[in-house]
Amino acid sequence: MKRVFSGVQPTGNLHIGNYLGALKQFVDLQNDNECIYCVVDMHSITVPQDPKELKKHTLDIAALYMAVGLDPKKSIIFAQSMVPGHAELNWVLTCNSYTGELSRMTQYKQKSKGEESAPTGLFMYPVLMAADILLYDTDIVPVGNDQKQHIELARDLATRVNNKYGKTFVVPEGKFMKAGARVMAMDDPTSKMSKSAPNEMSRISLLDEPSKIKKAIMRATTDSEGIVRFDIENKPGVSNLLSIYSAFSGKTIEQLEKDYEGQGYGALKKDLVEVTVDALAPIKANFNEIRESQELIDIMKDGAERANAIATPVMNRVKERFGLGL
Ligand code: AQP
Repeated sequence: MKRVFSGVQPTGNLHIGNYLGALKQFVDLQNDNECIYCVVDMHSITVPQDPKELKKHTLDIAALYMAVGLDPKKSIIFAQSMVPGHAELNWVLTCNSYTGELSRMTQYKQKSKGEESAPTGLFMYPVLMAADILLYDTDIVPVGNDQKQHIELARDLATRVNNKYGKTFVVPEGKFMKAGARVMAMDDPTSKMSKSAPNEMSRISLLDEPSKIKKAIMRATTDSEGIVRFDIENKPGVSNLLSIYSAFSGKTIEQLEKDYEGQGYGALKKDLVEVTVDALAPIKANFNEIRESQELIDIMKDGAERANAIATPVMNRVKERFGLGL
């Protein structure tokens, strides 16, 4: 059995990008692997958060994990701040990382918007992510492909420490979906769909009403050619719609291109609304039930205990290798 770890930030409602790029894989992996899925609340405070909202979102994400199909009997579900090893290992890895490699991280560059002085937490984000992964001797990390560079850093840090201090960490592998690995924004198909983008119409959240889903898809940016063809460079909007359609329906892009041959974008969009609404309806129904249940907090407490039991021996091994403590 391989060990799987991944996390999602509680920075808002999850969107179909989070689902198709990451959560769908989480569910698929839980039957044949030992899976640890975390709500990475400490990551979210790299940018300011309202404390009340943060707690609410943390529970929302945990409930959404279960609503999409994670079974707490099979998968460990908890919040990052409930296991102290994440912060502890973060420091050890910080001392083994370089400002040069961190300043090359694309996400940091985008989120700091090139400002000369940006929050240190934003800069250190990828090291904390490496700590999350390495803390559990993780083999596989299912993520969207916006996280490729961060996974590479986790691998580099693991290898660096192993070479210097002797075998300490498992070197993890990233796992990416074929369809849905990078869902783009509805209003701007050259940027990725994001929870924190200011325009609500740029994303489709898992809990959106059908009317909002319809509006976002029907208004999605396309082009004036009128031919349904997958071509990311020249037709990013239509290509994005085709990717989403393919990921939800299981149909190949080639099949979809054939199905919509000679039809305009209207027909494609109309059917995509239906496919998306149908796919999200059960998630929404499950979410409401789970979110209201008292069990949710117990599941997370139990998850944190199980996660801590895996993390403690790894952290002890790290301390031993580094000569920390007695
Ligand atoms: N647009 C996307 N397409 C495919 N996968 C995506 N992921 C995020 N956006 C897309 C994947 O979802 C998982 C959780 O992401 P995260 O919450 O850790 O943060 P993020 O990557 O920064 O996602 P957001 O939605 O853009 O959040 P904000 O706006 O808060 O920064 C990851 O596996 C990610 O790859």
